[in-house]
Amino acid sequence: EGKMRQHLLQMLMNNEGEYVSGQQISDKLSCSRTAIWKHIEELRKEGYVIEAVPRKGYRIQSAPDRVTAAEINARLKTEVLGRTIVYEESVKSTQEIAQRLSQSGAYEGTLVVADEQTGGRGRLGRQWQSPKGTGVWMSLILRPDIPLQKAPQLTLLAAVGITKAISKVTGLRPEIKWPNDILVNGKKVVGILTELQAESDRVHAVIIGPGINVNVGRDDFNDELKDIATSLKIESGKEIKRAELISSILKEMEELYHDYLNNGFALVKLMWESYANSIGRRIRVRTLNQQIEGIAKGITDDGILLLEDDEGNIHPIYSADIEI
Ligand code: BT5
Repeated sequence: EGKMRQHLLQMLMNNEGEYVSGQQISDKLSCSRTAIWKHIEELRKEGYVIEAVPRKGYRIQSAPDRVTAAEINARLKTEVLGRTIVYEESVKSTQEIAQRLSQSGAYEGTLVVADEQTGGRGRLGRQWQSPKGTGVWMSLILRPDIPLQKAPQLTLLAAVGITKAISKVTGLRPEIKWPNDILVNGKKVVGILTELQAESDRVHAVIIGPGINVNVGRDDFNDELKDIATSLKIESGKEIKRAELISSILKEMEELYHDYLNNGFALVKLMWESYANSIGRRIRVRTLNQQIEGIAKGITDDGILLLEDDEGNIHPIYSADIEI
């Protein structure tokens, strides 16, 4: 039943703007006209606006903002990333699910997406607010054959891919704040959590988990976040179809990832530096056990931040929070 509806939806989406006849559908899905009609009714209940014209067929006029596998699939332009999608309405954390799937051998490119997270995680045990129906809360499994020390490069790759996709889809000009934040007008719209599965010094899987505030309204943020967070809708003034953004992110990331595997980190590094807001500026770096001020000089070929203090000493920063 559900599968049939997914196929039907896929057919209608693939022919966006054009009619698909009842005959075509019943031939392709080998089902009766009555069955098709029932599925169309179900889709309408889910929020799809579908036109039905005698002798022409069905045409999709608008789709609801959902992040189901069918919605993402219908827009997917990639070969590997997102080719397997696990959608859940509500989960504790998509990272947790992706970790489990990865351990049991999930393919590279497997994507876990949820409409809501009840225990979304940030770094260092912090929490990530993931309200229902308004954001992109997802985790992507990659299996690059790289040594452990290069893994931070993939967070930067993800940040570049997401930044590009956001500017294409919304017209906004986001900035990247090392290592894992994307800001619009100085406020955080995206945080990326990267987790690893590795043995000795080889990477088995990198699980990249971006959280993106897409259609979150100003009043939806709690007091802690009001002044530091924003959403794509707040900044651009328009609602964004989350499935479209996801598809665009996967496309941008796949291109970068392909280049990365073939030619190394150079292109990602260059693009990352062009989007970064901190390079050449004075920043304060807070690690678990110290605090240093200085000028952010750039990132190394491994994706490590280099900070020059006032005495001219260069500090490599592996993991920290920075203030600009
Ligand atoms: C991050 O951590 O920025 C990484 C967040 C990754 C979340 C995604 S959602 C999909 C996947 N599944 C998960 O369970 N996690 C990933 P960090 O740099 O530690 O920042 C966390 C801090 O950001 C919090 O302490 C808050 O101050 C702030 N914050 C929490 N929720 C936010 C939100 N929705 N928007 C902006 N800032 C937020």
